[in-house]
Amino acid sequence: MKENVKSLIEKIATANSIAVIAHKNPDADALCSVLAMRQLIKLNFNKDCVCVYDGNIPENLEMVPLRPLLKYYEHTDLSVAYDLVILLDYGTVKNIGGPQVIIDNAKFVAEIDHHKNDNKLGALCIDNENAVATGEVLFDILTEANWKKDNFISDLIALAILTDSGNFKFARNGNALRIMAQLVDGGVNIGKLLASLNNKPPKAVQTEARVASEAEFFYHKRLVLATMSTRDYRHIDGRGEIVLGLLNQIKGVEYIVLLKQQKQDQIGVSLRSKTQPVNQIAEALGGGGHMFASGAVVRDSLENVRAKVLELFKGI
Ligand SMILES: [Mn+2]
Repeated sequence: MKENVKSLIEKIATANSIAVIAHKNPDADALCSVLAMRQLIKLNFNKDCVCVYDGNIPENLEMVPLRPLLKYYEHTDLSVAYDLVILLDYGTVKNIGGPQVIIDNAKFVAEIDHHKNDNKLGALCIDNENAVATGEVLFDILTEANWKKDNFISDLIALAILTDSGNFKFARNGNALRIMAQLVDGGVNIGKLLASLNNKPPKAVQTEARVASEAEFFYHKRLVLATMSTRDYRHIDGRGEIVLGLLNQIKGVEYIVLLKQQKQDQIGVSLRSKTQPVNQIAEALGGGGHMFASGAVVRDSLENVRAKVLELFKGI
């Protein structure tokens, strides 16, 4: 880590042009990490960078500090060959989307991430699979580098950690909690930060509630399956975390399946479970992920995908 942070500092210090990128359809960790990185570079090196994204940003993240600095990639000059591109929280090359051209043209690529990835894009990698959020890795970097931070950076990193850890539910060790303790001592208000995410349009919350209420039960109510139509999909943030979270609260349910009709014959499948692994089912559908939270995108009709998923869960 020490050596890598040194290299990163050197790269930033010598770069005349920098772009910062996260995964397509950024979640709070991706979005906040990009903006925190940008602000760290501004504060410590007095350099501006271009922050880009592809896909959609969930409406509840529109109030995140410095949000206007993040630009849709097509609204930036894609012909620039940046001296340094910093990739954050991207997971795998499949998740990059449009900004891939920026990476292809880059003179140097550094990555900061907490996902498992066997095919890394960075020439310099500061990755930590034990971190619960990329924001956590970023905090460790700024501490090691002895960088200054302001209130924006503290709030952004706190939001990244809170959201990606499910408010610490998924903490794998105490590091994220120790970081949060420092941030709170420095003035971060967790309640206020979480409340800042409560700004969805009414339609989104109503659609989430309806999709959950129309869920069906299978296999002695061990499995619950909800379906999001293309129309619903437009109103709900693409991951459907709220619906999954609601169904997860049901007594006796072990498996939660959410089918999302992204397009006519393109179905996003989200799988969750309480104690049993579901990643092998996601893999059978051509996807992957974590043991208790995985997913796939299947190019087939909703009816076919529904039948296939139920078949895979047969015998549970
Ligand atoms: Mn993340």
